[in-house]
Amino acid sequence: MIDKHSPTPIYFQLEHSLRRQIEDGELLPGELLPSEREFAEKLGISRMTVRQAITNLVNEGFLYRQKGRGTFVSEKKLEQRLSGLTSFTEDMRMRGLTPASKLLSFKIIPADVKTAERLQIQDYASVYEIIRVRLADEVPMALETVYMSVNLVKDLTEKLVSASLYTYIENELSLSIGRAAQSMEAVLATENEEEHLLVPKGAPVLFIERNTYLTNGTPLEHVKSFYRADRYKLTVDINR
Ligand code: 16G
Repeated sequence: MIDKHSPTPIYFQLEHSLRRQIEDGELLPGELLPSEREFAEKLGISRMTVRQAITNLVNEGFLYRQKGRGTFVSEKKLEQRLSGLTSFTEDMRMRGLTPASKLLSFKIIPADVKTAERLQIQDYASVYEIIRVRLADEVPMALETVYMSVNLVKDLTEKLVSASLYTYIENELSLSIGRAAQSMEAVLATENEEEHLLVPKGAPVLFIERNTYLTNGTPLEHVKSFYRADRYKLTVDINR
């Protein structure tokens, strides 16, 4: 797999070959890679060269290192298209994964000024604050906090929010969800995210904030969520 006479740098050839094996499923998620020394001996190249290829693949998220144990193949990232307004439940089902929620907190609280402004309700009007860990095939993917007006979204219960919110809103309340404005930024996990998303200290996470509106323009929800950056990849089509 390595051509020492090629003008292509050897580290690049090794990186490319490993990436192809991961993409083709010849190397499977969770699989332990040979050590740098083993690679170097087998291929007759230097350990430095092996390290460079592996470090690049770690930085790109294809591999991850575990102290004292070695280097492993990462789980495939879930690709999230940004063009459709879907719920977490729909997203996971479309991929053949089983969605679930772990409810951390369900409260009715007075809206602070900012939340009230976002939801276009009076200051201190009652809002639900729902904090859920969203799971796919039992793996935590996101930590989500939703604010919604109690006046608009009637009769929510702990049981209902453990299933799909959007299903309840559309099917039971017959409200029509129209559009959302969303922002995304990279942040480092704090203790709270580490605990609930089961990511290492200071791991990168995607902070996504969404304001969702009904088709008649009424604000429906304000959502703050932290998505695992090692499991999520956002894609978008761009026209010119
Ligand atoms: C998604 C939405 C969130 C919505 C939830 C409803 C993002 C960033 N967030 O997670 O705004 O509340 O879906 O999901 O996409 P559910 O119907 O499964 O409860």
